[in-house]
Amino acid sequence: MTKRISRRSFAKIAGSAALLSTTTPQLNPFAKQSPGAEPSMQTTQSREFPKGFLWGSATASYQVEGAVNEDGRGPSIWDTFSHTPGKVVDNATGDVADDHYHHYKEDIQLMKALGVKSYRFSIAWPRVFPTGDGSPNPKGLDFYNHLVDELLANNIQPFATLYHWDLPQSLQERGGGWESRDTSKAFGDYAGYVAERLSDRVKHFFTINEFGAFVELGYRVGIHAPGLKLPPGRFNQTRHHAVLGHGLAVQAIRAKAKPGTRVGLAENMTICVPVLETAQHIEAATRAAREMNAPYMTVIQEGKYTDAYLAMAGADAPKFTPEDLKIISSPLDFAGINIYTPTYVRADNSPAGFALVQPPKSYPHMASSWLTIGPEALYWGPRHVAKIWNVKEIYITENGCSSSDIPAADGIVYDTDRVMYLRNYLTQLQRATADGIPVKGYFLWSLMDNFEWADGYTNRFGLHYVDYATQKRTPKLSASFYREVIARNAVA
Ligand code: PNW
Repeated sequence: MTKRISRRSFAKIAGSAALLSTTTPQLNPFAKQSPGAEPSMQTTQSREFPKGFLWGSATASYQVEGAVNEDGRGPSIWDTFSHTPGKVVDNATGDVADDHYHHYKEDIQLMKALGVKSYRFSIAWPRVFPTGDGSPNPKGLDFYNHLVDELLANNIQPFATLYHWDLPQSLQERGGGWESRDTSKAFGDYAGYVAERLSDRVKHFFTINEFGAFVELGYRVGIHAPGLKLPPGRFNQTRHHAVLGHGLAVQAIRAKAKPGTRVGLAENMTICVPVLETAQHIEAATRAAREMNAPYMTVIQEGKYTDAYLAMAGADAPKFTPEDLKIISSPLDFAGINIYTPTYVRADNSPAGFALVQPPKSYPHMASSWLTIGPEALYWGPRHVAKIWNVKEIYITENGCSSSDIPAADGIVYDTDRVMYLRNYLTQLQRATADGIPVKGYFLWSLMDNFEWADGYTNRFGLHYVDYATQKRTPKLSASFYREVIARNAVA
């Protein structure tokens, strides 16, 4: 057992270690430690997470699986979009991606080496229903049966997302995808079908991943599939059908799944961070959190669109019935939040009572230009959800970052910027748990580099570097960092 050493003597040793070979095992701070072993650096007790905190990692079907034409999978809107020249950087596609469809056993061993206790993956709707509705394709579901069995055999809990953006192309062609209520209904039916078959082993389902990204980017901005720029009225109706689909899926899962199955969503809420932590700015950020998330999280939690949202939309407001609102707000067992960036909010005297603060030009970001750095987002996100809607179980369903990863001469990717990002964000997450906010788990995005949507393969988010030519996976420095965090159950 290593002797506990003071911070000062550690600094001395660390200083001299720099002169020694970095492979000297007892001085190498990245050397693998067995869980429960004495840490090489003293850990401050107060930085620990609650006992049983669920550490995990996440991926999504189209971003990792490849095998797009295998075992009866139908085409999705992302196949169509990525095969349209000019839509994705370098005209990259998910045809092969990480070939996870054939490498899943090896990938589960990567998870095991990290020590993760849970894995969030998504199910490709067009594998299960190649045209979105109609006859199911049993071979498509088989892949997930095998994946789930292999996870459980390795003591990793499966958390399944039912929609991570790969909508069956046929639904897009027949009714305009989420523009049509028929898609909401088809989604509910598909969710019930999957839950009925997997819930003997999968205990947690997420309905939809990131309304705030796929609806906005796919149907208004047009930079994600299906690449539309709808006018406001049709666009707001599309938003409504997405949350309606979520509600129908919740009801179908409740009706078809084994008792005890838990259901929630994974939403990339706008995370309203008070510019200063004073009572008035905190109050403003709390108001902003409801209004900025009005079309998705707020209506799901409250069963009503906010007055400000409806007033602002005016004649372009969505058309809905009271029954729709009941379905949309079907009670959930937990909330999942994907958190990457902060939105700074200040108090002001406007009727809304808050104003958004635009980041200055010099504001730092990670390799993806949208990914501005704000560790406090991981504190304020769960705090708002717990305080505003009294949610009792929260998961961080995604957090992570892109770096310009390049293997060094020794083959290792020294992604010190990702480690910096994770260390600071996790410190704020720990602060949330220490304040009693009920965050139960954290899924790091992502297990490995993968198809980053419109950015193709240019932005890498993985803890493992993927050489796409050989499909070789190599752990980055950040994988060692995360393994330490999990082993200590504390920020490392
Ligand atoms: C999320 N933005 O997407 C998705 O759930 C993942 O599939 C994705 O790989 C990950 O975050 C990293 O991007 C986002 O532009 C895509 O603000 C774009 C944005 C946010 C999230």
